[in-house]
Amino acid sequence: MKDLPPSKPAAAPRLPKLLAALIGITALAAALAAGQLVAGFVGINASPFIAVANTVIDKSPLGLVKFAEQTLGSNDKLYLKIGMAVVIVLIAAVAGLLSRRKPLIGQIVFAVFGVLGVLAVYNRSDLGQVGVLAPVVCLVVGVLVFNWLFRMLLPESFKASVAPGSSEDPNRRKFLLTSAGVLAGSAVAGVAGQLIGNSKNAEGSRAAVGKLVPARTAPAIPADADFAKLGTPPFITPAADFYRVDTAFVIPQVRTEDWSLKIHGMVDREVTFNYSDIRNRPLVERTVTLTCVSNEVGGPYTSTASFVGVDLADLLNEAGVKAGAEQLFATSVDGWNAGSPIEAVLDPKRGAMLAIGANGDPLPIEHGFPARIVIPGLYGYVSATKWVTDLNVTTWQANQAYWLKRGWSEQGPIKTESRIDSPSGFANVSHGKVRVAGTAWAQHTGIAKVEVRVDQGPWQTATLSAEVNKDTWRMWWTEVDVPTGTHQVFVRATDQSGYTQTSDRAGTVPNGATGWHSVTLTSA
Ligand SMILES: Nc1nc2c(c(=O)[nH]1)N[C@H]1C(S)=C(S)[C@@H](COP(=O)(O)O)O[C@H]1N2
Ligand SMILES: [Mo]
Repeated sequence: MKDLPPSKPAAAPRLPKLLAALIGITALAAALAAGQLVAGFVGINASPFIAVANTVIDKSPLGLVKFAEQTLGSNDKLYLKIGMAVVIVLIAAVAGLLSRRKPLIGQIVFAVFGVLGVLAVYNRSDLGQVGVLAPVVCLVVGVLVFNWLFRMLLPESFKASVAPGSSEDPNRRKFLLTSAGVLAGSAVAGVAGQLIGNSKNAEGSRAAVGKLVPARTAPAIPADADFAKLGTPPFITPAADFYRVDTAFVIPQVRTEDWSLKIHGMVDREVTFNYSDIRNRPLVERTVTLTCVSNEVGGPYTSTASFVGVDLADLLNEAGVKAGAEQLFATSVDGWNAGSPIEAVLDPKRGAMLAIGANGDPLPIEHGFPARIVIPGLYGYVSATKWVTDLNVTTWQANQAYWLKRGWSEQGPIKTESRIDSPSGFANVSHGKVRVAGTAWAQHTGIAKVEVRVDQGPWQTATLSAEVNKDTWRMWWTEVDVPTGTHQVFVRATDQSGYTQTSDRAGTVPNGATGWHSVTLTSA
């Protein structure tokens, strides 16, 4: 007679750790892929992964997003994506490991994930109610696949004398094959969702708009508006180099046929414009330098374009702004918003625009296609709403804009600033005359003078480029004497109000950095 294995008290069998973790990860892949596939149809921002990432961005503690934008530049969203992916794969593996006897804990983890996705999608204004379908499908698929894979391994094992999931276990083979199938299917579904989503992007709509010919063109940019040959940027920033700052994890895709702009609040009558209402008006063109409040001294977040659009004041006057209105609260399709002083918006000398184009083309999608706000002289965070869809005429009390809630100032006039573009910092130069060139801006006031000095030496006046208008940057260049050794070259600008930049250093929060930009040069 064969020896029977010694009988133990009947403990529920446990799955081996590796297989348990694999169940979690496979179910995660299936859930995300299902969500992505549905998002392909209802709007790519409904992808639970993307919606949660967007929410992380919006709910981050005060200033964290600006910090990430500054320190990581435009790669910040990629790092966030990778970081989030690593975290959720780990959570899924742990969910599997906690469910070696019963699938319940794993299923709860997946359900919680799904509910977070539903909440994240629910709060977005660019997705209809159908948007929540994506995270709901994600949730259901996650819970079901987890349970299914778990059952596949476990119940048979109760009968088998072999340890569940051991290499002799026939279930193990079936399980591994099924998991591989689910992973492959997830990859296909995920890619399909992405492709379907892409096919609905706004690029085709943008191409269909064609060139925008203004009725009133901006004055031509004179050849001496920049010193590009001497090391300044070109006067008009090439589209690919135009700085980009926004909180959007995925760039909103808004087709002209789906776009509208509603003006409401403290107005005599609500009005709504569609794209052709705007496109068919006589268009104006204005050359404006945009600047971000989170630009550090010497930083890159400033660029120039000739914007094409209509006077924002004309649109507001059609609605009839009521007495007592203080703020124009402009909201994007992605929910981001900015508040601008109503008097700046209505001031005919300011030239606030609803822009639909830049440099003759429709706005680039990442810069707000089909329409954005441009208000010369105000930092972007209090004015330059991209993908704008809603204008609420209101008071400062009634509505607080996105960055205001996060500790930035209500008012954001652009500060007078100057920057050395060439030579770059820590350059080695040959001693003697060194050519220095750069940029200065004081939008809506105009630059009067730029001066440069070496170490504590006397300030010497630089040559300015032709003034295009007071709302744009101005280029400068000069030559300085740099003795042998390591030296610091400083720049400061004086604007047309007579104000000269001081050496007082301020950080970007709450209303823009100040201080002199300098570069350190070593000459031999
Ligand atoms: N929808 C939306 N619009 C936005 C932002 C944003 O985060 N979302 N950022 C603003 C900020 S802070 C700046 S500086 C400008 C930058 O415009 P650009 O990316 O076209 O240079 O856009 C503004 N408009
Ligand atoms: Mo900004």
